[in-house]
Amino acid sequence: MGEKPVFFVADVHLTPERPWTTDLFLYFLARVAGQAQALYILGDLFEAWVGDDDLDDPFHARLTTRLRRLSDVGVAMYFMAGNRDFLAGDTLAQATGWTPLPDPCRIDLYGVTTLLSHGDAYCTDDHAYQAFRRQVRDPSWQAAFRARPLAERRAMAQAMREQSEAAKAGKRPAIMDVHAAAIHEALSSAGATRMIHGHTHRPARHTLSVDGVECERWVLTDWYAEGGYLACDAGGCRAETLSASSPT
Ligand code: LP5
Ligand code: MN
Repeated sequence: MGEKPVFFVADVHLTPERPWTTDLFLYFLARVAGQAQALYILGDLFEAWVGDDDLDDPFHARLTTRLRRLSDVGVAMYFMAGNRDFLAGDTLAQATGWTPLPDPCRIDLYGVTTLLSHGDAYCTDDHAYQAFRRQVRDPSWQAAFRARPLAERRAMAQAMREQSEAAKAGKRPAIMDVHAAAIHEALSSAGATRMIHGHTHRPARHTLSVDGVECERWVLTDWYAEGGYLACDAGGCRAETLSASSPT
């Protein structure tokens, strides 16, 4: 007891096009996250990350400086890639001071075996997305993509965003949520009793029974309309909201 909590965020989707979200996240880094012993960023920190050579972009440079400041004051920072920033690499890790994590990743969180994920891998009913995911996670596809000029990669990402929005408009909402059997299997095989993930933008706490054991699944909020994080300590987890009135 008395130990500092551990914070989790996902789906901040930082972009110069949403200055309000950027300001709220910078406020979070400067004024809130310092209370934690560790900050886990579970994917989609950026709206689109096309490669670490984009670090010179002034918007990205500003963000990495502020992330670095947090790791410099002793907050352990961890980053798991999402479906928007899976091309984040070692150069970005060095610039921010974070430790990259694989997806999924199992941690001991105050004695509770907790499985961390971005969450997209469990949306197994979304077959079109899973096919896309297999392709862009393939190392040879990634090597070919990284070899293209930065401007071309940015344009491809933008075109893919538009295709994705069009595809999503034709999908039933249910298939864009995680699949119950996939969650069950993930918790069971990891021997975990808690899962924390993002991606679906459906913040909630769900309970479920796995192999006769009561488990919980926390879904992190996105930062579109407001921001938020999950704070966990020995007493459990609670979702905290950051609203427009926070930055002063
Ligand atoms: O992102 P979100 O939450 O809005 O939607 C996701 C799925 N979409 C994606 C695509 C990303 O948004 C695109 C941005 C990536 C930026 C990274 C830059 C580097 C890669 C550049 C790639 C060229 O992840 C969406 C899910 C939704 O989550 C819910 O889970 O439904 O999936 C889709 O919409 C994908 C379509 O269903 C399938 C599109 C097939 C198009 C095939 C084109 C082939 C291109 C091959 C080269 C990549
Ligand atoms: Mn996502």
